[in-house]
Amino acid sequence: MENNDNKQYHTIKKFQPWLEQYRDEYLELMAYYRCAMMEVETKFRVLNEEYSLRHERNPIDSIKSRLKTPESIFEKIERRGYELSIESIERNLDDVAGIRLICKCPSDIYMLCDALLRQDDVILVEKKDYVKEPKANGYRSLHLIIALPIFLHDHKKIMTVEIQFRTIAMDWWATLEHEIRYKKNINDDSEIARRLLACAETCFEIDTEIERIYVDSLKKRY
Ligand code: 0O2
Repeated sequence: MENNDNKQYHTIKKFQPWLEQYRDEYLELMAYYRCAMMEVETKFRVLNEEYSLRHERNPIDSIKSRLKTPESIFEKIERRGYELSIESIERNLDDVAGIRLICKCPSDIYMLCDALLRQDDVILVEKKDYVKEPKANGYRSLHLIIALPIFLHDHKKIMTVEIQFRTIAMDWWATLEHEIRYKKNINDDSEIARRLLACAETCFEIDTEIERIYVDSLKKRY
């Protein structure tokens, strides 16, 4: 089996001439995606601030943002059989801009998701709820694709952003699992896969107990 570094090297080599030809347009599109990520991050920072005023607690542990790498963009365009052009990247790929919102407990995920979707400049494009229905390997996370405007000096532009909502425990598991297994084709019924699934269940139990502790600690304060 070809390893990931090798695959990435071949992808970069194959698409290098295209990237050189359309460098300026590509960098411009990436700048717009960065602006969209800034908009979404700000929305969550505002929600976090407001929540802490009302409830003396921050629901957000941290926010991570990433722009999909050129090799990952080209790999996905090729895998899905899309045409390679600037327009095609923008039209067909919904996850070029990605925000990962790490929350303190599971109910924070839905509270923040609902608060975001109530905002009138945010359009829901797609929702995949792997918290309510985890993947067979144990992966839990709430994925949204949203569209929102960025305001440029003489016009506005609608951009898409992928948001992954996770608890600290879900993120811990997913980060390690990604490193150990995801995209490395480790067999689904291997011992490693079974042990990872067991860890995901333990993380779920911890999340459930943390949620109860938060609720009980609030009751005791009044
Ligand atoms: P990146 O860009 O390197 O972060 P795709 O894989 O994107 O072609 P789809 O249907 O868009 O297909 O995938 P989905 O279900 O929306 O999930 C995409 C992202 O969710 C992945 O990004 C991971 O970040 C995360 N994810 C999904 N499933 C798993 C999983 O089983 N384990 C872990 N650890 N993460 C998962 P990528 O693909 O890594 O791209």
